Amino acid sequence: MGPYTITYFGVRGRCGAMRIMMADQGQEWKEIVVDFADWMKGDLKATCVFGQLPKLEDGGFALYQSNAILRHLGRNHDAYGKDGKEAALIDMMCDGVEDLRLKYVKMIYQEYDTGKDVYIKDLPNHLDKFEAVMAKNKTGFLVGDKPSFADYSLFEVLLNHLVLCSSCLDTFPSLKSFVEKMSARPKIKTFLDSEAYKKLPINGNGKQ
Ligand code: 6SG
Repeated sequence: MGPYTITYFGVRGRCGAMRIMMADQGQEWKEIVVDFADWMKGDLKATCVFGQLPKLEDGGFALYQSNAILRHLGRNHDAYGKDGKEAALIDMMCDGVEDLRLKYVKMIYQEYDTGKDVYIKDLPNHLDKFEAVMAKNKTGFLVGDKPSFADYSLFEVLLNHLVLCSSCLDTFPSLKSFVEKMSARPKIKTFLDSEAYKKLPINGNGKQ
């Protein structure tokens, strides 16, 4: 077992990208799955810095906020660019993915029935920004020539969007190729094919 432990609910949710990243980086990790009834008792919530999960433990070091966790993994596993400028661009792309993730989560949890079609119609206006960056970099990654934590976050959000709308990347060749290549990386493929991954719903309300 590696040094990492994830504490989270039994969903992909905010842990999808970090799990894919750990798998691709050859890390093993332990999962502590918290069920809704236990969470509602409030004892664990009271110990969390923002009263929320996920929590990552790296040995004795505890960290909250999924994007801070991705950055920490990026530093630990040399997936945060080769210099300060690349790191800044990776931060920028991760924040761009976060903006899309928040829109997606809002639609899923608050307006799935009324807002899904509008969301899908508007999606190209968000995906085209990532397509442009990916096409310009030409390496198959957002920044530099190897995967950064922003790539894992984008990859995971795109997988979720392909479940929402299987044709959503058809007009974005660089993103489509990115998803195919990331999915084919041997450790990612093994993880995505695992029961541990497949058994988890994408979201906590069963919508996808
Ligand atoms: C929920 O929002 O699954 N954490 C969630 N919810 C519990 O009491 N900015 C940070 C980050 O990036 C956001 C954290 C995030 O890390 S994730 C949390 O802690 C709370 O606030 C999404 C998700 N939600 C739904 C859900 C259903 C069953 C299990 C999880 C709601 C939460 C717990 C029970 C009901 Fe649930």
